[in-house]
Amino acid sequence: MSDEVGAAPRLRLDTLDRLGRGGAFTPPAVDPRALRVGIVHLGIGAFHRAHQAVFTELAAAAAGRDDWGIAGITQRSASVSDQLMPQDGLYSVLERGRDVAPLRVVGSVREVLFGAGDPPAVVDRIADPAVRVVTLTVTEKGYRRDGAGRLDRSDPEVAADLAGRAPRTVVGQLVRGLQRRSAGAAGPVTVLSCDNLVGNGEVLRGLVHDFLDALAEAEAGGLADWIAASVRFPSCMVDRIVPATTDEDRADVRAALGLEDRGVVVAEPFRQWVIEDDFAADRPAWNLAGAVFTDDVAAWESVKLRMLNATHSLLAYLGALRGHDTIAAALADDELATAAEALMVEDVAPTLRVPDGLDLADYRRQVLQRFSNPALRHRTVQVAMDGSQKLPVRLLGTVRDRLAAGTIPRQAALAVAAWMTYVAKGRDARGRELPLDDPLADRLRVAAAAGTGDPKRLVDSLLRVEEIFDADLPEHDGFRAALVDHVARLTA
Ligand code: CS2
Repeated sequence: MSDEVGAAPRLRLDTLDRLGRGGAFTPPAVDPRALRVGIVHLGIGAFHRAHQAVFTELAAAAAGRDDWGIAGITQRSASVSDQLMPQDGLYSVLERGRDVAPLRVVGSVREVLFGAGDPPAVVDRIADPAVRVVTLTVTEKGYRRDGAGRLDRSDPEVAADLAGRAPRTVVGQLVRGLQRRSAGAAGPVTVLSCDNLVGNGEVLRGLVHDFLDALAEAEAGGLADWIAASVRFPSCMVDRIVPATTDEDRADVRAALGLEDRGVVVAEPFRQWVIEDDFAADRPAWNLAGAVFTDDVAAWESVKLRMLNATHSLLAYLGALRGHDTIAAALADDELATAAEALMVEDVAPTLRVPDGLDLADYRRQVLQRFSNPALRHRTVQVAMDGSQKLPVRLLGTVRDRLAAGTIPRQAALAVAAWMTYVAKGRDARGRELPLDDPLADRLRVAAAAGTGDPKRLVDSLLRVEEIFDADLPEHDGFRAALVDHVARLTA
């Protein structure tokens, strides 16, 4: 029990047991006490807890397995381990919207390690023979890629990992963990990136090899061969909208459970996972929990990134500029709803190869319906963060494909122009500050300042940030002109 008089006791295995079954919540689908760790997850934020951790628990229950518990690694701050460890790893998933399921208490996370606090422990965890799958949600910037998409060896953290310290970057953690596995004959393992990147598995495999290439032959010797034989890097498409948790969410869970849960995550009812069926060893029966194993993940991935994520960004930047706090409020603005629809219909759809069994018009309607969920309160500024990392993945592929087909993608240009205006203005229509939360924030501020007051100069200056636009896009006069046109209107 808590020391505080009147405070609710903390969510834990024993306090949960005392609630009994039959309450207004769904207890863990498998007995957490019996669960052994079989998965290491790098980057255990809210998204993982609302997505893969739920699929994994339901799959273990459906298959009657007790060996797919999760050891989560937090990368930069100890806050998730501070939230979950005193709760025996338990947390609740609170769905918001129509047709929500009852509050679910999830028990698949069995331990949480603070990576920066104990780097050698991360390597040990990955090297455990009981672990057969390593999953990742470390966000776009966690991959530390340079403008060409290769491992950024000029990044001081990457350089320090290459020099041999106990690793702190994601790729360093993976390579050192795999090295230890190969030395300890720990057996094959699958590394599954669950981030919003094009060809996420392929990207990660490339970065692991970049890291190996930079190591001295004596150190890397044989490891590349072992990885080729014993490790797989499938790609996958993940989808569930998971806004940041608020105090109100925690209060709602406290009221429902009568317990204090500091690890609450909020999510929409929808969840989807399409996974390339290429595993090195055993895998959880995620298909029994609604995931799809396929040989063609690329088509699903580009539909999701180009339709959903691109439109999300469009609504985030345009919405934030207009003073809309949430994605749902942005979509309730008729002009923005029209722009969202036009982006998907006019620019994105013609670039897609539609996977078998998918109706693109239905998909589009479903995306807009999910965005319009008012109960989620997904903040525009949350989606707006890390634009330098997100734009190339979700928008610029569409832009390049349209340009190659001889068409100026005016709708996609609007999304890029909205981002440029967001960066340059820094304030919304009501005069409130707009946060520029981005690993390139300093560079972007300098670039935007150089273009102050003149749309043409602003567009040119931001287009020259090569990590985002590469060398080709600034050279395209038609695309540039479309951007200038939009920026002029947005800044007016
Ligand atoms: C969003 C995504 O924050 C963002 O950039 O577009 O996190 C989005 O909510 C998820 O990809 C949905 O699956």
